[in-house]
Amino acid sequence: MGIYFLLLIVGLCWGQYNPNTLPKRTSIVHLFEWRWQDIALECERYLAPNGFGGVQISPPNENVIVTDPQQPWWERYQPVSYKLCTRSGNETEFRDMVTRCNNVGVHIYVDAVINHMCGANAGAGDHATCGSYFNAKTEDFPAVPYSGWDFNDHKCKSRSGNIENYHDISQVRDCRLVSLLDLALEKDYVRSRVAEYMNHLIDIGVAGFRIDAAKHMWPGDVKAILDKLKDLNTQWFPEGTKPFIYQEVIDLGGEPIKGREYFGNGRVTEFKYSAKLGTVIRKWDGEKMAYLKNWGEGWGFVPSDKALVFVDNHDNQRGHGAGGASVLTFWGFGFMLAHPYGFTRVMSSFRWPRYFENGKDINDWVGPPSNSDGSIKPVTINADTTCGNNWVCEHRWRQIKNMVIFRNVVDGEPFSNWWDNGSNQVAFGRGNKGFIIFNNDDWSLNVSLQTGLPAGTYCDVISGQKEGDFCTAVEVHVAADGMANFLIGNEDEDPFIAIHVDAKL
Ligand code: AAO
Repeated sequence: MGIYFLLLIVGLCWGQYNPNTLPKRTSIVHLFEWRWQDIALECERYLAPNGFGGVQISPPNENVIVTDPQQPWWERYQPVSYKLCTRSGNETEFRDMVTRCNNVGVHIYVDAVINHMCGANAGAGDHATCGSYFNAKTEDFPAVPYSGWDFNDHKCKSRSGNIENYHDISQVRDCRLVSLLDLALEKDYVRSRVAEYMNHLIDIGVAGFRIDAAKHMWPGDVKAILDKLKDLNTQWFPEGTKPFIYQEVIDLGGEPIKGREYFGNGRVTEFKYSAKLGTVIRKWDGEKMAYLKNWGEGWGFVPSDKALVFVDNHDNQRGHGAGGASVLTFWGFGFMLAHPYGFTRVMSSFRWPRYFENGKDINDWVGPPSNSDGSIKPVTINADTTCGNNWVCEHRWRQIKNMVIFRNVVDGEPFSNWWDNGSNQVAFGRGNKGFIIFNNDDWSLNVSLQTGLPAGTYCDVISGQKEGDFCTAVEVHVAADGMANFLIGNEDEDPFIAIHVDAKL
């Protein structure tokens, strides 16, 4: 009875922090700009068999079609209505994806753009992805419908109507983010339209939401919307399950708006995590890996159970948003996925022709691989399991895929057996289930350490992996007392080794 009551309370009050992934599925992957058809296939052929918990998808609602530049990826952050048709697919394809992914235990997380509609300069007409008419100048969006009364113009106090100063809290929340028409979320009418959109997605079967630009909304307004949301679809989720909520709040510490103001609503994106990890691994600002011993709250991050963490995201990998300079695109994955802090999201990208002028990539706008008619190219799969058509598919890289599995295997195990050399060679375990060791110094590593693991021969999941009874990689011998010897040259391709109990030979 006592326990049941406790579970009930936890279920009712804390549901929005729970990612709603299946047990032992501890990460999601952002399949940035993928088509719904391809995501459905990827759930079935790759994500489910490899233990991925879910997919963050690009915004599924109707957006403006930008032609100058030609269909940039960021046009999807300019809503015109809440109809479900975009370059990723229509509502039928969306429903098919959600159903098929849920059926193999991989859940869908929607990027919800609810702070604003399109840019003030988006013009008028029917150049939106479902063909709906709109007029940005008169703030008319009949397909919702929204009219001029539903925007914040009267509230915004900046001269241009745009956010000019991130140190002015009201400006950040009541003015236009890069000229995007700012919705009046204090109005019950607007809150209801947004909630209807999100409830439609919940009915279809999604498991949660990334709340785009949450920093630009008052936490109380976000809460009022979330209070209108239904529980998840009982076809796939237990009765009374709330949607998982993670809010995009960029709080690097230098501004008055803090991530913690949003804890009442759900988790927040911890941008300090990727910014700091990048700085440490690049050894900038006198940082070294030895300092990672108290990684997490000890570094001033939000509490672990309130954090959504990532090594890079769709903005900062191309110089948008924040945290750009020190962001890592590969090395940090190993550390992030091994460390218990936060709920982890892996980025999966497309290639674009980077072209730097005065230190800025002038091609930072380039959209997903597409055909001449503007349709997004399918994700093709090569014989060696990598992706074609310029899809990068980082989540299919052996090292990353194997670390996603590592995290599942060690789920719930404590951070243990930390070791460092006072410099950039560090190691730690996860109880008696897994152990990882890094060499980011300019000299080789050769050391015997307590791993906490049962005796046996383990196959490194970084330099290769266990395939049947064979190990295609370095083997690690753990003695009866848990000790093992590690050797990592500083010029090894991936200068780290990771072992876990499911990769025991
Ligand atoms: C496009 C054009 C614009 C045009 C607009 C309307 O690029 O020129 O005016 O259309 O026509 C994406 C793109 C935008 C694009 C937009 C709409 O990134 O370029 O605009 O779609 O198509 C802020 C927000 C954060 C936002 C981020 C990009 O707080 O919410 O900007 N991210 C999300 C999405 C993103 C999307 C939107 C929101 C909009 O992930 O893809 O935009 O839906 C400071 C602030 C941050 C602020 C950054 C960037 O960061 O703290 O809150 O992020 O500035 O302005 C150091 C500081 C750090 C600082 C950073 C950068 O690191 O420590 O605090 O420098 O200065």
